[in-house]
Parts: sequence; C-alpha cells; structure tokens
Amino acid sequence: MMDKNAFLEKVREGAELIKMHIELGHSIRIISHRDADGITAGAILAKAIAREGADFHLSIVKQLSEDLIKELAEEDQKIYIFSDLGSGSIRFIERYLADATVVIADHHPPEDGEIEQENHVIVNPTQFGADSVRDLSGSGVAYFITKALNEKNKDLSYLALVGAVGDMQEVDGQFHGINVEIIDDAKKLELIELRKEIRLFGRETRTLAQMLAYASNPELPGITGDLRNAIEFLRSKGFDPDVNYWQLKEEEKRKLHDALVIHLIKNNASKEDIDRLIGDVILIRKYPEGDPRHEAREFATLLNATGRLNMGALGVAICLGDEKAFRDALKLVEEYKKEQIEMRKYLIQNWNSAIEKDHAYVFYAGKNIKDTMVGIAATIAINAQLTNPEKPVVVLADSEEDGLIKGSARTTKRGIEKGYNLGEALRRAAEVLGGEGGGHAIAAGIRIPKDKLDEFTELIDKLLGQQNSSGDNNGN
Ligand SMILES: [Mn+2]
Repeated sequence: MMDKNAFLEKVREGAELIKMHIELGHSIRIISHRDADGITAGAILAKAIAREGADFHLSIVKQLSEDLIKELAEEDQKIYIFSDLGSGSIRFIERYLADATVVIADHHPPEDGEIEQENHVIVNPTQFGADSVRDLSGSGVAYFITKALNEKNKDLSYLALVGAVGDMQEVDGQFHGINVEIIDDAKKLELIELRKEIRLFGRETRTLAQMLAYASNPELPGITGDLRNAIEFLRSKGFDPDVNYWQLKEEEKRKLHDALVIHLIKNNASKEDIDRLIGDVILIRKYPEGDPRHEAREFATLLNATGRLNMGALGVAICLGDEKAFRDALKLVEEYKKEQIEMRKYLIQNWNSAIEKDHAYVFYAGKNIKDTMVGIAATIAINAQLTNPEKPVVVLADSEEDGLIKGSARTTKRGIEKGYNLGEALRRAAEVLGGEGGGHAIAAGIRIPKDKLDEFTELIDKLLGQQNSSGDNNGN
C-alpha cells in the first residue's frame, strides 16, 4: 500500500521550493517528457506558474541525456523542474545542476537511489509504495504539486487524467491508487464525467465500423483488421455502422456491449480481454461530443502524436486551449494513423523473421519501422496475437542517430506474473553492451550499438530467463 501522507509531504516540499523561486522573481525552467503524460504534465506546470504571475520556459523532450543536462546547466537557471522524467538521471542532475534548485516530479522508479544534494528534491510516488504503472502518472505528480501551490489549480485535474490515460494507467479497465483522488477533484468541479463504456478507441471520431475494425485493445477476433466483417457484424446486430459511438442511446450502447462480450466469449478470448473491453471512460465536459478532446483517450492520442512528431509544444498549446494548435494537430494525426496502419501490415507480414528464444521474441526491423514506433510495434505484436502472451517481445529498429539501434520491450500482466521485469533486464543489457536502457516492468526501452544485435538477442534471453526462474521460486 502507498503511504499517501508521506508522498503529499514530499509534494509540499516541491511546491514550497517552486513558490520560493516565484516570489524571488525567477523564471521557472521546466523540462517534460514528450508523450501525452509528459505534455499534460508540462501544461499543468506551465499554467500553474503563469497563474502565479511568474515566467516559465518549457521544453518537451524525447529523453533526458547527459548532454541535454549539460546544455541545461549552461543556461544557468535558478530552478529546474523535471517532469515525467529525471528519476533515471539523478546522478547527472546532481553533478551538473549542483548550484541550482531542482524538483524532479516523476513516477518512474528511480535507478540511482536517494538524492543527496540539499537543494534538490525528488517527488516520486514509487518511493512511497505506489505502482508507477497504475497508481499515478507524471501528470498526476505535476497536478498534486500545483494543487499544493494553489487550490485553484484543481481546474487542471482533467488534464492530469488525460495524461494518466495516455500512460494507460487504467489498462485493466479501471483507475487505481491516487488517480482516484484526481478523478474526485475533477468530478466535484464538474469538469469530467466518468462513465462505464466501451473502451475501444474512437468513441468521438470513428464510425462504429471503424471503431471495431481498428480495435486493438483488445483485438476482436475476425473483426479487427477487416472493415467488411465489422460492418456485417454491426448490421447483423441491428446497428448503423456509420454512426459514432457517442451518438448511441444508452440502451443501444448496452446492446452493443453485450454483443461484443458474447463475440469475445465465443472466440475464447481471455478473461482479461473481456474485462477490459468495458470500463472507465473519462469525458471532458468543456468540449462537445464528437470532438477528440471530449474523451481522454482520444485527447491523449492527439497529444502523443504531436510529441512523436517532435511538436510537443503544439500539444502543450492544445492543453492550454489553443484552437489553432488543435486544428494543426488534427492534420498531423491523419498522417500518424496512416503510418501505424502501414507498420502493422509490415509487422504481420514479416513476423516470421522474428527470433523466438525461450524467454523473448526479438524482432529487428532495420529501417522498415521508425525508431519512434518500436514501442507501438511491440504492443501491436502482442495484441495481434503474433506471440505467446506470456513471453516478452522486443522490437528493434535503426535509430535516427548513426550506428545505434533502438528497441522497445513489452509484455503482459501474465508475463509480469512469470517474474519478468523488462526495465531491469534492458538496464542490465545496456550496461553489458554499452548503451542506455531501462523503464517499467511491463514496458521498457534500450539503445545499443548496431553491431551488438546478436549479442543482445542472446543476452536478453538469458537475463529474462534468470528473472523467470527466480519468479518461479518466489511464486511456487
Ligand atoms: Mn509517464
């Protein structure tokens, strides 16, 4: 269980430092991660600081490298806030930013132990027993800090929830941990509506036929990937395939839920897949039905797309209510969708070249998959049932940077139950092979020299194998 009071004490400590620098008239330097969680976190911090009348300078970045921290040090700022990242770089931050105040507002498990610099504070719920994957996201950490700064910032709670959904904190169909407190704040201010609905992507902007044909979480056997089957299925159940889910009446929604559950059961879907089909859906009231910003997952997907295309600032602008930024981003998403469809096709057609070891699948895509999409590719491999769901998947591609390959590993709850910890395995593999690696137990990343690919394939199997056997010993 999480020690919430101890966490909130840390939150206040972080907020106090920020407040002090605001009162001193210093500009607040914010560095946040470029996914939906990091973008909403950055927007929350920026809005809260502007509200206090202070200046801020926000950067949305792909990752926090030693070089970037050196560059930041050269700016010679009085205070730096690292948001949705930083926990993996404590030693570099301490070394290069020793003279500045630093607040690390993150939810990734710290790798280098405790922070030693007196003017540096890490606000991280995992240090108080929270699970980084489901109890609180980076935007949630940012939210609690800004709420400690000023109660008015409760009006940003809905953005924290968009970030939480972006990080898939409710992957099993419901919210956990202190995410629930953010939901309560947002409900009290009537900013959101929490509904139990179909969680398939596209509630606002896809037709029912598209929603079913593109369903990936869970996939719908015989329907996903086949628009004609989706249309036929919907017609046979009495639905117009061309309407949107939000347009259905409540009883029609129930009828569709029932039909899909029966379809999954008939096709021997796992209990988890059936359970997560229907669950918590967050609707944001300030946006109208049919607008992607009305539903948290569509909103988060829009933000993710801006980040992946190195347009994180555009995502932040959307969070702050900029309509022009919103329209520009919609165009980007269209391109992004096309890319994903192409990538899925490539993955399925070429999966026979994946190397299957005892404890992992390793798929090297060369330049055929963008290095920014290896994480989604690994998720698709699992969801498209190309793999045994108990066995982790690593997809690697040539990096935009010369001579390196970038990989993402993904597994399932069943993989975790077998003792696998991907973040730990990739961290150790990177140590051995010379590179950077780490992340969560269920999802992690690595960058290594390209000529180490074969060595990596053997090593990751060995490292995961060791975890698997220790997991068995503990579990049985
Ligand atoms: Mn995050």
